[in-house]
Amino acid sequence: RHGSRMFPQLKRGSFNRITDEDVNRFTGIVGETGIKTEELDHYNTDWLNTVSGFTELVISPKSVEEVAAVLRHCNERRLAVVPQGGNTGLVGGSNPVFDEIVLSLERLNNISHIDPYAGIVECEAGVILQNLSDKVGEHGYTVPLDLGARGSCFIGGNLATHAGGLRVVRYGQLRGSVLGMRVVLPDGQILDGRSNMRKDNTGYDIKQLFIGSEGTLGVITDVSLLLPQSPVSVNMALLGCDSFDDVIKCYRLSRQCLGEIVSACEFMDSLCMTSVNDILGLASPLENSHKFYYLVETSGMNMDHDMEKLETCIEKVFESGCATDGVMAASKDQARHMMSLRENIAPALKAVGFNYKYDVSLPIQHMYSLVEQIRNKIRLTEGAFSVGYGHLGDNNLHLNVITPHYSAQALSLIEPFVYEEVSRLKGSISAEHGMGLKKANYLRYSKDPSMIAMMRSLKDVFDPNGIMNPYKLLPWND
Ligand code: FAD
Ligand code: S2G
Ligand code: ZN
Repeated sequence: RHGSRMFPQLKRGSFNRITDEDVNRFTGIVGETGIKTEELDHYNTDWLNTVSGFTELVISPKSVEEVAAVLRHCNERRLAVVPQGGNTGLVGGSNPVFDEIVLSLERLNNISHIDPYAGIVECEAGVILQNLSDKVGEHGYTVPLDLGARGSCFIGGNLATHAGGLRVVRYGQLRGSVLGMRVVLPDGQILDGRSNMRKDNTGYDIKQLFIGSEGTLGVITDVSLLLPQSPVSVNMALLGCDSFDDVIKCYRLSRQCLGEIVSACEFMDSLCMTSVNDILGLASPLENSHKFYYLVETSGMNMDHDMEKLETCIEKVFESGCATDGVMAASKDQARHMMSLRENIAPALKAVGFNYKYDVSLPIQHMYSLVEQIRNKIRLTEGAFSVGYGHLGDNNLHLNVITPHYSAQALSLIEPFVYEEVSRLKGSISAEHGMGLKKANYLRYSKDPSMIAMMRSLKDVFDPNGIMNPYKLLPWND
């Protein structure tokens, strides 16, 4: 049996298969409640329904020590392991390809401490992002990360993929807010990098290696995060533009007018707007007659101050003619609704067919031409269409091609062209979702061979038996 129709050439590694003795050993470590051997589809298949392995065992440890004991046994027995958080990853990284054991962090979900003065939270990897956000919100703080999967993804998965999301333009990337982290290595060693110090220049910053490691080096069990104050006033404007050049002009003007209160700069094309309108029934406050939409959000501490700045910004946008229509949210609910139009593009696209997703960083002026090139390449493919949207403030394009069903022929029209083009433009073939299974073989399009060689050396240091999330992140067919 094979878990990936996209990579039929992929062969199962020489890992051992689980025996009854192994299951007894694991049950002895985590107890009956920490073991699942039936109804495992939820763990085997990704959110997108594009990859599906066939694990026979899901282990959910309840403590760091249990994680360590489980991994130690897997390592001694050469049993492959996929760490899994909320299973919302989009690159096939969180699911077994064959029969790898799934180590789920779902029961390691304690929020152990919030320091109300310093704005620091200490929590375990299995805390759902929304729950973490609600909890720190009670103390007037916000998590410096937000994404559409907040209701299911875990903070440990966010760290393992180094998730980006809607707030990078305001709070920077997640790794900059991580003060300390604890990680368990495959041999059971607990690397205790817990710290609440905002500044600590004592030696190599080892924890940073695990952020974005996608479960291939060890299991992240705890984190200390630095938290920004929650904003008091949140405002949003949705602008309709008739060219991507106009979208960029709107973006530039909004950054100049709004400065430090900008908290999100997103764009979507008309097919995205049609998708969320028609498939999810989410109405747009603007006529859906524009080629593009630009969403700018502000977050600050003084509603009058922020409203004045946003109104000035919109006046300048109209004066310059780079938006032909626009609306400012009249309430927090309307602001949330406007953002939901952008956040629900992924669920809408998933509902209408097989999604080929390309999450790329590009120079801003080239961001949309890639969509048009791909649109041209698939123009003769029955039922296929492509959309472009993303985090404009991070030069991060989400290019998606959708076909009614998986089509190797459609895939061959897109790959490797899309990676060659991104590489030619000196972009990144994965801006925020990671490499997982789907992008692993294309790492060379964004990383120099010397860097890939060093990544393999580090993999050997931390996981010499290669049991951690095999077939992921690093190329397996070179
Ligand atoms: P999983 O999917 O369970 O795992 C992801 C990877 O991390 C896997 O390789 C897994 O092995 C590894 N892993 C998980 N937990 C651990 C751990 N504790 N230790 C070590 N390795 C671990 N991503 C963005 O960056 N920006 C977005 O805007 C964004 N929006 C999204 C919107 C929707 C609707 C959906 C469905 C997904 C979106 N994503 C986005 C992708 C996904 O939500 C993120 O990658 C998220 O960080 C994954 O977290 P998770 O807990 O679901 O991890
Ligand atoms: C986003 C989510 C998934 C996708 O919406 O910002 O990261 O559709 C994406 O690529
Ligand atoms: Zn995104």
